[in-house]
Amino acid sequence: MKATAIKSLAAAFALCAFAGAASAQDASLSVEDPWVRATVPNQHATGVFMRLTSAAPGRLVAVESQAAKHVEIHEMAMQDNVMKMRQVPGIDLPAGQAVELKPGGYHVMLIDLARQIAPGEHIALTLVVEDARRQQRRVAVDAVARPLNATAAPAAGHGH
Ligand SMILES: [Cu+2]
Repeated sequence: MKATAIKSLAAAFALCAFAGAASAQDASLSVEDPWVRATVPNQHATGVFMRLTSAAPGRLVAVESQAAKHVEIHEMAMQDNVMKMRQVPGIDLPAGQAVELKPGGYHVMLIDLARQIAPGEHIALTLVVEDARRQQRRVAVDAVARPLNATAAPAAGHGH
């Protein structure tokens, strides 16, 4: 289902947040279409997805958020014909190459949620990105909650 290519307000907000939080030299990470999957009552974890493009080689090493007690970087991968999720220490961001965090692949996992996340809500996150010299910088991201059954970012049709 890649038909709809809605220019996401969420992405626009995120870019604004980023522009506001970053100094001029930091304008090297583009965060597109950040979204979080909404939750049902008593659901304790959910995923956050986005597309990251770093102008220079970098690595996403951590993500922080007040929305959950623990925030981990995860990957989904086939293991013995079963889709399994595991924590990874980081995600490499090759220069100029878009890296997708999406359902079925890399994602940010919010664990022990502070409360339920309803569709349309905004969740503030901070990405911690390391450059080739292992200098860290922090990038603010605002992810909008999409309904539980959302499987792909509307912007996924982009580039196809
Ligand atoms: Cu996960």
